[in-house]
Amino acid sequence: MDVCLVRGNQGLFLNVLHDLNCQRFPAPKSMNSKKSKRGVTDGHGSFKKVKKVGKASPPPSLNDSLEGDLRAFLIDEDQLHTYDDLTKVNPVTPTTVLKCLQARYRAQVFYTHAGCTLVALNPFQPIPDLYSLDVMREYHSAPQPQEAKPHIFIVAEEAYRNVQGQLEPVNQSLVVSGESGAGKTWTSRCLMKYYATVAASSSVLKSQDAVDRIEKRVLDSNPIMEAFGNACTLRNHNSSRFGKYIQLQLDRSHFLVGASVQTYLLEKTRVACQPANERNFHIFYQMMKGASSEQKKEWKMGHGQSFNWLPKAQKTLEEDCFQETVEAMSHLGIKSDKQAEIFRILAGILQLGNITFDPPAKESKPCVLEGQSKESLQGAAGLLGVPAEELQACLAVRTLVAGKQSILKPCSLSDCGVRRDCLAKVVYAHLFEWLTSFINRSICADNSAWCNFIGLLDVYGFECFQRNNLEQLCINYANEKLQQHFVAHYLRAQQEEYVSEGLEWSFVRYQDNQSCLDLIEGNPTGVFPLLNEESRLNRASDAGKFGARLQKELGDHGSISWDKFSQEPHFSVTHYAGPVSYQIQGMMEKNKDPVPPEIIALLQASANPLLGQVFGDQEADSKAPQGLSKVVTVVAKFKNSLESLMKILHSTTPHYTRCIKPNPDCKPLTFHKREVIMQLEACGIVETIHISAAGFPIRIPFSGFIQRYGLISSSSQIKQLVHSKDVEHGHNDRLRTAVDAMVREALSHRSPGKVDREEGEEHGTLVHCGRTKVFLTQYMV
Ligand code: AOV
Ligand code: MG
Repeated sequence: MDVCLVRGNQGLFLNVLHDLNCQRFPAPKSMNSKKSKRGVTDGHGSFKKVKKVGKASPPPSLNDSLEGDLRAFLIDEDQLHTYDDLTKVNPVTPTTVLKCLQARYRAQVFYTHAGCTLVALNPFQPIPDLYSLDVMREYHSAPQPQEAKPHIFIVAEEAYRNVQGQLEPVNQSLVVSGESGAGKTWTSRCLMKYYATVAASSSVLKSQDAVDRIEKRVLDSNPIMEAFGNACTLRNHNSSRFGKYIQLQLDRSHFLVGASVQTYLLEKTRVACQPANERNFHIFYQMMKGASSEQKKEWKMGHGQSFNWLPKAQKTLEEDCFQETVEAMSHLGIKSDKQAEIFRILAGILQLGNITFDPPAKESKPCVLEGQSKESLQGAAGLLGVPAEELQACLAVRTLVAGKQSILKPCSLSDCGVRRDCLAKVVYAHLFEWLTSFINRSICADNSAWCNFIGLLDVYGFECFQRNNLEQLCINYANEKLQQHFVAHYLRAQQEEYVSEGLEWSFVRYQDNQSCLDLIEGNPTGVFPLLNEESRLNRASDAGKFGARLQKELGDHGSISWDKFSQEPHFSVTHYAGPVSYQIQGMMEKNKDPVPPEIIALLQASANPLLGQVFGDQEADSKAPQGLSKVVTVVAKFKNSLESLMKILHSTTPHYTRCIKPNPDCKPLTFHKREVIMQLEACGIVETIHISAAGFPIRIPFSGFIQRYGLISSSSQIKQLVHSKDVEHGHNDRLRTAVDAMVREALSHRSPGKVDREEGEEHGTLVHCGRTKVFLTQYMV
């Protein structure tokens, strides 16, 4: 649904806004300015000529149409990099915003406010001293951090001060979004380091031991989670293949006393199948490179050993971090015998990948091991702590249960491969879950020890590949939910409040993504419910049938379409960030994600204590009705965990950071306009700026306003009101009259004569009295 009403006094507002800007920043004048149509102030009230941007001829390329957009306005190009807040750019268009960001990037300024959002441009190279301890201290001790240079530490500090709210502390969430490689994980790490520094308790600072116990532990969760959950992809050499929400727990004195981590949808398929030119999870490479020669011998990773599941796509820095990972594990309390169990499991997975089968001599017999596979089978079985013959049988023979009888049925050649991959995936996913729980046990404070939290959300960015399947559908659905949260929480809530308070206000047109969410999650005919229904039917998956069902049920929906020329069953969803086409083939199987009961039983009996433990309570009953309504599908699980996350987010005060990837090749200090503008459009940054620029970020109920500022009024009536019961229970109209008088008085002090002279025009743009509240711009406070 698009929402569009009429803008009220925008022209007036912007003029005044820019008059004000000129006093504080060297910002350009609007074309509408009464004072000058050709000049901008230099920040000291004098005027200078500005250049016109762009050339006269209009070749039909994107870049030139962008230039064309700029040509209509007078912008001082030399000053573009000085715009700390995009709300001060005039006019706000995708082009001007882009130009401003480009100028700042060129000047090596990587953070820019966009009203309520911070835009972070990825420099793709370390910037000395940008995140040093001194810089942290500077932002932490600034009386008004918002007035310092834009930085991620402003967001961090604002959240930290909010959580200490004067009346009631409020939990905070820092939502970091952006596409793959944009810098979300980097930003989250910076935020964690900031809190580990500024929220360290004084007692902690005195004792090095205690530092190790709390803040460092929280930070140490990062290298472990990244080693096991990140991988080198075509888009990012350190791409997070899972989502993460970490809650930093603060005690009554606002010291960091612990943290808890929630993870979402690890891309476990990567362990057994890596897309072309991409890699497996970092941890495998770290072991190969960093293990001692004895460890390598024990893990059967001897010199010259190659593994099918370890493609040698481009090298990454992360592969050199074995010692760091091991130290972090030790530090979090993972004992060396437990570490040995973990590494044996990982080594066993690599051996599994080298097992391949040949067709049997007789059709009724199971497939046989191919060439070198016997050794790999022995190796995998030894490392996973299971008997080799049972492992082989598990991969090559299926147990069918009919009534009280069990029948053994040889698997086809392709099924043997599917079962091997399934074994690796289920083991890796359980190991990852176990690690997350262990980390939580190690860093989570007692419930009684903390009272508030700051949550950091780092989820995978919107994905659109050549081929997309269930993983991308889930990831993009998560991004839709976050976008909706942003729209609901900020844009919509802000606009709706203006209307309910009777402000003459224009609605900025913005993209509401409810329609797309209805398409995906709507009950009973959304894509997810239909997919679940198909997945739960105990019949062979049929992509064609599911495709036809989608067309029948959702054919009229505006957010779904089909490419007539495509040969494969698919559907395309119009996401807020752009259209994505999803292949249906394999989707139902991925959604069911079945694990053969023989595999669970095998792992439960493992001599590796960790495997026995993680599979211990899992149902391995081969009589369990596979594929029937009991199955909890991937989509159902993901939707539930996302709903819990959204509930938490809704209960917190959110802060948004939009990371932008300036070029697709991760080249240092390289800015590609086309890529950037697509990202700006995808996250609706221009709409955000419009609303923020014309908004009143500070709202105070009349009573609170009078109590807070009444005593400095020259009116004795108002002074009396401050202490009278009327201020609590008085009629809003009466309070409003008092507030109105106070505001006029304040404005006349700021710019004597101006309020009277301009008949209150300025008044309505800097401050507005609604029905119950007074709305102020930052300038007024
Ligand atoms: P992502 O989290 O957004 O992608 P990362 O945070 O992993 O992206 O950033 C990608 C790479 O960009 C990092 O490994 C750094 O090399 C570089 N980088 C990012 N931010 C900065 C910065 N502020 N200063 C210097 N270098 C930076 V993904 O996890 O793929 O969605 O799934
Ligand atoms: Mg990441």
